[in-house]
Amino acid sequence: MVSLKRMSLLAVVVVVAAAFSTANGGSYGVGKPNGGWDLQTNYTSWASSITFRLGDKLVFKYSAAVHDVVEVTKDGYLSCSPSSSIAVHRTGEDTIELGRLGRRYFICGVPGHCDAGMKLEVWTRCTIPSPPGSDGNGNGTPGGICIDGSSPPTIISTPGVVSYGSAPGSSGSANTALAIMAAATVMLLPLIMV
Ligand SMILES: *[C@@H]1O[C@H](CO)[C@@H](O)[C@H](O)[C@H]1NC(C)=O
Ligand SMILES: [Cu+2]
Repeated sequence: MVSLKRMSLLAVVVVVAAAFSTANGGSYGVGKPNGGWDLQTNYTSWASSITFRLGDKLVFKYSAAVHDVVEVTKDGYLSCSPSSSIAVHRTGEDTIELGRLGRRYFICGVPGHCDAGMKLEVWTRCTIPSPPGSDGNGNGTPGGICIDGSSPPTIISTPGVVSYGSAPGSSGSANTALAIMAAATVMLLPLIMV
């Protein structure tokens, strides 16, 4: 009896954990598969081939002796100026999560590199995350709620299961769903340990 109860609880936790992992989003190697964070890749073209979703991750891979990654404002992106820096990354393998809908801008802060093309605009516009493990070769699972660039924003696609939505600049409801799953997992853990 006890073991049956424990097994059913375990099943619940496994399901919750699975929901968690699909909510973690895809991981996109910037510039892949043909390039990286370098002076050759056209990042306008690269980004236009991907539909970025909430929870997706960008992975900037480069030689830290040669480049860096600076998140800047739109103005900093347009003028190639790192002075409007929001964050600076220089490990050579920087992972940046797209945690809110909207546009974000990244440039290389080394003089001349942004002007030479090391500048990336990423538009996160869909709520349902891509599957984990995407390597930049695909768009992940289609579906979810995507917005267009108009104001007020218009929903442009709602195929599949629509479980939560979010306004631009806010990831509140998506985060709430994650928080509920996290809380459920934490509460169930002690029951299994007994
Ligand atoms: C990069 O690609 C975009 C869109 O494909 C194109 O409009 C632009 O001219 C390209 N930039 C360079 C420097 O080739
Ligand atoms: Cu550089």
